[in-house]
Amino acid sequence: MTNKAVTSQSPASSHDGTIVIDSAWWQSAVGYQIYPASFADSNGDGIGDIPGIIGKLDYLADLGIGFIWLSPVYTSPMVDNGYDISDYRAINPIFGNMDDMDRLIAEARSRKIGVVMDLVVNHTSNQHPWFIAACSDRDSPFRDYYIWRKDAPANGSPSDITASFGGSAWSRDPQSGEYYFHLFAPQQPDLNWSNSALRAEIHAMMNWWLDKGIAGFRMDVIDLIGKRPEEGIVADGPDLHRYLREMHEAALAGREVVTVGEAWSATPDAAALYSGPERREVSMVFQFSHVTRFWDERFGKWKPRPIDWPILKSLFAEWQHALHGNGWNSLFWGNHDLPRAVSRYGDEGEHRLSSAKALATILHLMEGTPYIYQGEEISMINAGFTSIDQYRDVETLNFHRIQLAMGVSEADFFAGAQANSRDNPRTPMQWSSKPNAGFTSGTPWIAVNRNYEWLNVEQDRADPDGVFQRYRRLIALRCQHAVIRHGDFELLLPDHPSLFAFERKLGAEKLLVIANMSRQETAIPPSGIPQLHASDILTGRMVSTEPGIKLGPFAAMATWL
Ligand code: TEU
Ligand code: CA
Repeated sequence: MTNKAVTSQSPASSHDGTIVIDSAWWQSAVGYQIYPASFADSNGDGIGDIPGIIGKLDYLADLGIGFIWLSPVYTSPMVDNGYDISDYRAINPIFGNMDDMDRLIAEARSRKIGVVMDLVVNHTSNQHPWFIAACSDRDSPFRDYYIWRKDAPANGSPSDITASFGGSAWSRDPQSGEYYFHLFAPQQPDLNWSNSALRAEIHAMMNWWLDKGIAGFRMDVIDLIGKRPEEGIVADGPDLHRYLREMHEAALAGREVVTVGEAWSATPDAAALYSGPERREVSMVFQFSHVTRFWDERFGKWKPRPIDWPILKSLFAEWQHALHGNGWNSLFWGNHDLPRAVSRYGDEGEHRLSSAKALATILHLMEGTPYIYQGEEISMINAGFTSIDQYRDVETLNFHRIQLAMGVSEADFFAGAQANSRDNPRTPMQWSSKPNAGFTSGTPWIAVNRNYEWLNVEQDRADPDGVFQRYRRLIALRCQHAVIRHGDFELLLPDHPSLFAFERKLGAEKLLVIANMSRQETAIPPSGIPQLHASDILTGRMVSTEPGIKLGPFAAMATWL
């Protein structure tokens, strides 16, 4: 089966007739990330599943998305909620079976929605047969699929590299007495990508899934596969791009698929190496400069700093310019690891709806492929947990133990978890005001946010001025206008503390976008913004950008110039 694009592919034209050819279907499509355990439960076991997703495809088709990024549903012990895979070619029974998966691919495709799978190949589960064989026999051919060191220096591990989930990145295997490398949990041993037989296994698995008709891959921490621990190199290793080009030739070339590499280490220059024309590596990367820039130097995500909009605007502008005509941007506020967009960048309180719409507007009118994280389209907010017992995430629970042992107070750690724990986006999707937000008829694996009675799909989708309808409008505009997909980006008012304003230009077509990213009424400044009275293309209402005109809290507008 080919991977023919699931959405129509046609030359785009703009207002003045400038013909711009979209070089790929995913340049006009919008992605939607589903965290399967928390999306929709069809069998009442409290865990979302694939049949539950199939039941919501009409909802996703109504939203207008072009593809789903499906977080892992493969067989897994679920130490890291599926990012610890023990069989790449089998479905975890808690999510369903391979018939369900094939049905999801077919049912989505019939709605012109692609299914992009999560490719987690920096590591496997320690329950993967490869690792079990590697541990049981030093001479096993699978031993070198992983990274081993014989002895630990004085401090008890072969080097001082630490794991993302806390502790050393080396754990001792009791069977062989040697140490193996793991950048995440000890149950997630890193794969040795310098082993060509391992790489061939991964390419074969990728082709197996692509031949089933999936629309591509999101590639988990792909910037780590070139690691050289003995040299202290973890991200962006010297062989990384060679491995990606080899992977492209072996599995992706000739297929109309989308690939997005998660690359926490990516810089604008490096991103052009991943997605630049003729690079034949990936379609785009997820970069995180707008996330990590506002983390604490010492405590990282556990002490997040307030958003500084001039800095955030400059980061987005840097990425827009770096990849314009020289690669491709992904655009996202959140995912299954990040706090809810409204909670982190907007307002959870009285301005929740307007801040959600403003965040959607500025993101979706930039150049790149936007990604919506499940629930973002109805302005779901952080979990609001009040006890550590409500958390499920291995990273959060590890750092709770580690930071308290370092002397951090429970209250301080808890404040960090409430702001930035990965469980914030993992609370169940809020479909209705029914018990458990209509997510499950059983007991949910993680608590539903208590606000579901008034914050849910049923309520918001019915609001013509709601968040869901704003996302629908933005997705449609992207499809209709080449200037949104391919226009130049010029940041306006770069130093303004709260107005995020920019112009998009393609040929004679010019779009002006302005958003007040603050809780205060903010006046249009005397200069720096074109003056106009025009119809807002988002609402059809007349708007003015005369100096002195006041924009309400989180007001956002877009007009043709
Ligand atoms: O995340 C990579 C990763 O580094 C993040 O977990 C990051 O460390 C964290 O969000 C910072 O708070 C990917 C997946 O998205 C994540 O869910 C997995 O846990 C991880 O890789 C291991 O597969
Ligand atoms: Ca279920």
